[in-house]
Amino acid sequence: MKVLITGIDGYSGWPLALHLLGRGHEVVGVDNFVTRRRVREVGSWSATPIPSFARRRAVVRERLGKDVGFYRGDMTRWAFVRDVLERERPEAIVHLAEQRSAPYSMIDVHHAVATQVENLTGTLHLLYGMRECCPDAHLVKMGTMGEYGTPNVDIPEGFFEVEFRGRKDRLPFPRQAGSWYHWSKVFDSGDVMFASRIWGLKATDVMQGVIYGIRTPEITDDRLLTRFDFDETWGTALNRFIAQAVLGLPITPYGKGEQKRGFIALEDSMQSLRLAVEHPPTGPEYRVFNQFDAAYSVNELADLVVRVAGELGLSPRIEHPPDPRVEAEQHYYTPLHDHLLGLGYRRTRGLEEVVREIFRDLLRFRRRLEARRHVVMPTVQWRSPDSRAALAARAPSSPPPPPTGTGAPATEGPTA
Ligand code: USQ
Repeated sequence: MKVLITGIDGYSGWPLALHLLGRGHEVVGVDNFVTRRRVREVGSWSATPIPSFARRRAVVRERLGKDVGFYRGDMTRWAFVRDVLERERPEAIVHLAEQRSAPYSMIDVHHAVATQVENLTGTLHLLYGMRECCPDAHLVKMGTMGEYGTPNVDIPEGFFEVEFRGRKDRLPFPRQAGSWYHWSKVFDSGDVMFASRIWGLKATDVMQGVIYGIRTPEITDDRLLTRFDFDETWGTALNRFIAQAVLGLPITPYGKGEQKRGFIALEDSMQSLRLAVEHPPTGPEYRVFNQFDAAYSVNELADLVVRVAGELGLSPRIEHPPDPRVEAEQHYYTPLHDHLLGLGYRRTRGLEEVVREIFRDLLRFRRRLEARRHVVMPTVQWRSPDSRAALAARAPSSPPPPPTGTGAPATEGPTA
């Protein structure tokens, strides 16, 4: 199958490309390298050294004997999106090219606006482009479990049966997102659902849990590694906790630490996306998959990291900084996730095994972590309308970060 991956240079996009190639699919990608620039904007870099995209493609050619098609460009430019779809006419599109960080979207008004404008514009361009150039293609759209928030009832997969004042209907489950970023995904979901209804498009909205991990079976060479972020803005909870342990910094479950989220290992997230691609809806349909493996509280993850670190001779401590976010720190959390199981999804490896693997890699890249240790602890505050000064104060040598727009020139480098 010919699959277009938007955001192919990212944390998920790159291993997905490798995974799909390994399964015999043809892969074409789009990226504007904005994540590389934005991670630099907040003074950080990937713990893993990431080659330029041109180099990545060359290594794929060398190792797999296959080519990855590539277009460098911006999803906020209609002419670009339309042109790619017209030339390629993919059978499936995995749309990952969005600003993916909740803290980044909360820095100030400019970062909030950039997040929502870019994310919604890119998705709308894709929907219009599909209608015009490839109406039979299947859109696999990266959403987030965070769209649902943390309601005090079970969370279905997208829709639920409801009875109100004697009448029944099947309705979208209420959304209660927790950041401007997460709200951008809610609005996207509405747009994808509507486009599917009016134009008969096939779409799978993937409510993705928090991803952790550094490797997939296809990453057989350091030159094929994906990026691994650990700073407060771009790193996700478990990845950050392991980086903190390696650095001898306190591990930081925010507030009470009883926030629960659905988590999934990188390689299983790739498995899930592939299953969605390989099993499209048979006709026009908007369907929703809750994509995570198991729910954990951040305290549970912190305890596991401390235990594994101890076996490696490290002795990190846990600290509970006041929660910089506005979120329930203790709550009910029972999302359902049956659709993927129905397609044959099976967890590949246990959480603890993956945690050990991340430790092994991060210990190798310890010097890269050390060089950016000042960007790990949280400064962006949900209650503050402007956290730029706090962010900038972490690294006195760097100027206050402006939002890095998608139109800025990209510099690819080995140290992104
Ligand atoms: N957290 C801590 N300590 C930390 C970092 C995070 O306690 O040092 C807590 C947060 O307060 C939150 C939970 O861990 O309660 C998850 O935070 P996160 O930073 O790991 O993930 P989040 O901001 O929710 O976003 C990430 C990805 C995003 C994806 C989302 C899935 O960046 O792209 O959509 O996970 S979900 O969380 O299910 O919405």
